Amino acid sequence: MAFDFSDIVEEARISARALMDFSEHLFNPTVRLGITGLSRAGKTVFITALVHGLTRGGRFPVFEPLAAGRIARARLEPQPDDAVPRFDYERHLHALIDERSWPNSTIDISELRLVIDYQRLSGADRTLTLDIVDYPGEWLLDLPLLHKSYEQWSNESLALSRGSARRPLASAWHAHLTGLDATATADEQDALAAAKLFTDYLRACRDERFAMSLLPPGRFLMPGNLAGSPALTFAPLDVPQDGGAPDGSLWAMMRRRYQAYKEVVVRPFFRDHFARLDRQVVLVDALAAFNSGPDALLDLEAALSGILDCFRIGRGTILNALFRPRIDRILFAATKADHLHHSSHDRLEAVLRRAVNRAVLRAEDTGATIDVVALAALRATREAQITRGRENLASILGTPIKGEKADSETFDGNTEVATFPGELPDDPQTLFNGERAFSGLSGPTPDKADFRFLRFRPPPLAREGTEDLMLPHIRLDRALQFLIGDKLQ
Ligand SMILES: Nc1nc2c(ncn2[C@@H]2O[C@H](COP(=O)(O)OP(=O)(O)OP(=O)(O)O)[C@@H](O)[C@H]2O)c(=O)[nH]1
Ligand SMILES: [Mg+2]
Repeated sequence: MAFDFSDIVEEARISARALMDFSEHLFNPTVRLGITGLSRAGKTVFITALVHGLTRGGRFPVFEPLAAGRIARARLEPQPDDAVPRFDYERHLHALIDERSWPNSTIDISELRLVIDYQRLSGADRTLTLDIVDYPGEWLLDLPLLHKSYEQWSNESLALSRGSARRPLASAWHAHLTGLDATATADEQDALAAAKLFTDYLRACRDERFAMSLLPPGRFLMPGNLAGSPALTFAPLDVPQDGGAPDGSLWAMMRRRYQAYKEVVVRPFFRDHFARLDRQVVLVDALAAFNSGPDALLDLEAALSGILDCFRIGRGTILNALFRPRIDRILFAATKADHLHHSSHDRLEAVLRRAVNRAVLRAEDTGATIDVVALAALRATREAQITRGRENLASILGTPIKGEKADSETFDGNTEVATFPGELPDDPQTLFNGERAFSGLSGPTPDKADFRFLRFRPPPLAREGTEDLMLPHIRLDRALQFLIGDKLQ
């Protein structure tokens, strides 16, 4: 791809920033850890549990530096970037522990600095600064747009929307599109109507019944302070990939706004946040995708390969070649594993690994080490064996959130119930083929399993003596060991 002057200026900026970060990190070793995932994937709970575990000495047997007693202290400190909101750790923790409710949805980027005093394996005392950056996965999936023309993006979006799973959701938008002449004089009302119908279609795809993942542009679903601005008032048009837009046409207007979106939204995110990360966690609500069937799973896989593509952006270009690639570890984590019996945790991991591996094959080498884990940042359930007649059923116990329904029962938010988690198949491939549709999770009886309709409250926690309160989790320590274990050796 040819680079124009603004690309070179942009690269110079990114490189200057990298040099500044680098010299600062020489004196003060710092890891910038990005935590991302689509909306409701579990980012806020993950960060809160991780920070709580590190600062209060959580039960993390697989996180070697802590288990070996080499971490003297971990504390919060003011974050380095003044223009980024602080991750509201205290409020989220209060919700989880004191109110036993899940934190509210967060729609913006936020940041938190954790400083860890530790002893090296050699015995020397050292300090590691961990800057945790929480940002919506929808923004990450926008990065591939940087290298796509409006016409290319239009064609890809249309092709995607014509697939069998999405077509019914796109019918109103498609019908509007048929009546539009891209080369006719630009009309604001046409642009508004197209953008609205296109956004409705994206929103429908995201609905938990369909659980699609690949839905750029990200700000169409999370507009923040850009709601209603021209940079969000565009949509794909049925135009040729290599055609030229006539001056003053609807096509030219859409194309200009698409470019504006990239300049105002995508590029600043890449420069100010993404390009500065050292390590990345991508949280995935894989269970939601399984529940929606093979189409959602294939869509998730396409999103994963889109994500992997992001880690190559900027590589091999002139100025960045002077600097080592920044992101050297990527962890894909399937969240909410506590909705499954532990016998299925390895299987959950296997399905995600399978999806990631196929995505890795499609994306070229990212230059980073990749790992996959199934976890629950805050375990809301316990396990029990329940006897029904002669059958011994592995079940999970938890308190469904007030108003949750299963079968004909509506829960009051205080009663603990036993439910039967669905079983994942031995062979992950069957989920992709749709040979065996996944029957769902956590139903009142094994045949009624469907986890989407049953969400549990955070667990009740009791302080043991004078000990600090611990948050129960599944494999959070394994995630930590992969993410920062080597930095604390
Ligand atoms: N059982 C269980 N549920 C979880 C866990 N983590 C997250 N959840 C559920 O997932 C929902 C979303 O979690 P959040 O951490 O708020 O997700 P997020 O990615 O920050 O979501 P947004 O801020 O909306 O983008 C929560 O409200 C819980 O219902 C977990 O470890 N166990
Ligand atoms: Mg959040």
